[in-house]
Amino acid sequence: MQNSEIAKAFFDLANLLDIKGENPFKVRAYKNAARVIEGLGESIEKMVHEGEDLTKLPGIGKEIAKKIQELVTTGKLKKLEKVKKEVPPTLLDLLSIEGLGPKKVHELYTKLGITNLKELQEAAKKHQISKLRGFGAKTEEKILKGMHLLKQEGIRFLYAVAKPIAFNLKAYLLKAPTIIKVVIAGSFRRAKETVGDLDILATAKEPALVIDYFTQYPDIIEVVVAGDTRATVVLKNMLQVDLRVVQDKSFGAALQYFTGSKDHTIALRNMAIDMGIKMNEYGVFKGNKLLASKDEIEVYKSIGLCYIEPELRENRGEIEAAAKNALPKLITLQDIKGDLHMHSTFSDGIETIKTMAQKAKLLGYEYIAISDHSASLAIAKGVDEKKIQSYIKEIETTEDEVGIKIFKAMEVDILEDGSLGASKEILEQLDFAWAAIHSKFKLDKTTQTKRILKALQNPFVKGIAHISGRIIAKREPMQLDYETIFTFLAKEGKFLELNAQPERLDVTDVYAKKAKEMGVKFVINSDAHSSKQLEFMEFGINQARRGWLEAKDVINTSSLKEIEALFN
Ligand code: DGT
Ligand code: CA
Ligand code: CA
Repeated sequence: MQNSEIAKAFFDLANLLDIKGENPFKVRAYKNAARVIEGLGESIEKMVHEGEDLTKLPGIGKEIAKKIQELVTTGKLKKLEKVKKEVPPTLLDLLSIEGLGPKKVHELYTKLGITNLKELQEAAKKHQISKLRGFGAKTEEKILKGMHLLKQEGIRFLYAVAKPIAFNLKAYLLKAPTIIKVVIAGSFRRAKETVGDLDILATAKEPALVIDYFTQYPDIIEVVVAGDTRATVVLKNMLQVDLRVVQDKSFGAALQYFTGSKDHTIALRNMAIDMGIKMNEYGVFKGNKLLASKDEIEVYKSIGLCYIEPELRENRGEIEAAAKNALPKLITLQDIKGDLHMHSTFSDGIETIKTMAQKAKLLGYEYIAISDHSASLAIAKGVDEKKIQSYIKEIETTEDEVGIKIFKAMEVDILEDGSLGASKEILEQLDFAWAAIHSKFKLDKTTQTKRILKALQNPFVKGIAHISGRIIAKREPMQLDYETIFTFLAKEGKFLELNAQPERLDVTDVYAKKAKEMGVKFVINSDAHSSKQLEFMEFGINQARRGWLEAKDVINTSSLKEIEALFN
């Protein structure tokens, strides 16, 4: 269980109690604890398993420590389950609307019986809210506007969050009456790091039956529109889903259209117009003659292009490249032979080196690197002079035991002045190190660039990890002179990490493409903090494909022999 999940349980508990109108001191205590847990560098789960005393953490008393223990060991919090029976948990969704705190939600619930976002919207439309004491017309307007924001420009969903939702919906739709095909199109198919909404394309004998079936999906809170061939709905978590159902014979043309991007499709259409050809979601036409419609390969061929992979469809040169038959042969997950950045219980990972190695072996990898943090980090206890010997010994023993090559590595912190958070004596004992920034993200561009270049000059450092430091929708990327850094990497034969954590995906697609053009070589790493997270590699591959990378651009597609030669 991640710290964020534990924190969320306490936030939910605090907010529900607050909405219920309970003792404010209790509410505050739970909220404080949630904040502490959220910001903690160490894994709470690990602390519990190791029998550490949680009450030494700020804001965690005996009672809360016991609850954490319960949550980690049983996966549940009895108190939270109980409160959820007393107040509808969907009230928590109301808190995401600007201007609505627990006190106001309490009023809406007790006075108007509102229990979810949909009922809130209906009450606002009927002007019931402005009649409540302490609310007024302004609040009502705000609520309607807030709903609109949430739905329209509001939250984009991480690809990794949208994926299971999309797959469940697809499985559901495949059971619809007269259904033939179901594809998740739009930005999801292009594997963008975040998606604004899901666009589903289906083909069926009787589209209206599919639409009807779709609108009965249990997770829907609002059906925005439902016609004979299209519907738009909002799910309980506020993700919008558009469904289009077409005849099977227009599948290719429709899929091309709904996959987008809009810029890509418009550029294609303009190109077609110059050839006297008309393209739309029903097909490609010359005069009245249908040139193509049933599959995408045919659609692209009809305008003189080879098939363009969805990840490339952003109008960034892919159309010109397709016309010259010069598209890259994109990397796939199967090309990956090892994972060179992951953590264990030696720093902030939650599993042992052995568990990590066993999972890597299960994934079919030939090699991995254990790369725990250096000890300079305040947030995560790392490998210092005292721990380095046991770290190395543990890696060597595990290598023999599990039967997979394990490189001895480290994610070394880059300090403010560009020096490293580990001594030469430590680094000498390792196979290599990745350098990474974990603090002072706001230095100016020149200083920040110099800081990274200085760290990269160290001979033990083989590359830069999560170069921009961004956390999607949470932390802005650092100001950097990418060109200078890429030039240095290419010249020195050092590597640019593409970090596959779904909230990082750092380096971005655009900069990956640029770096590749400048001759930089990449390493795609999961940066896993648990064995499950080794599966994040998939998201790194998505981003790599969007950045036009081929297997030959990425070092961890190499065999163990080749990799060993690289690091020697
Ligand atoms: P998103 O949802 O913001 O992550 O991005 P998309 O690309 O999924 O965009 P969305 O959901 O607005 O539309 C889905 C696809 O439908 C889009 O990729 C291309 C197509 N599309 C939407 N509007 C237009 C348009 O005005 N012109 C053309 N040619 N295609 C459009
Ligand atoms: Ca979309
Ligand atoms: Ca859409």
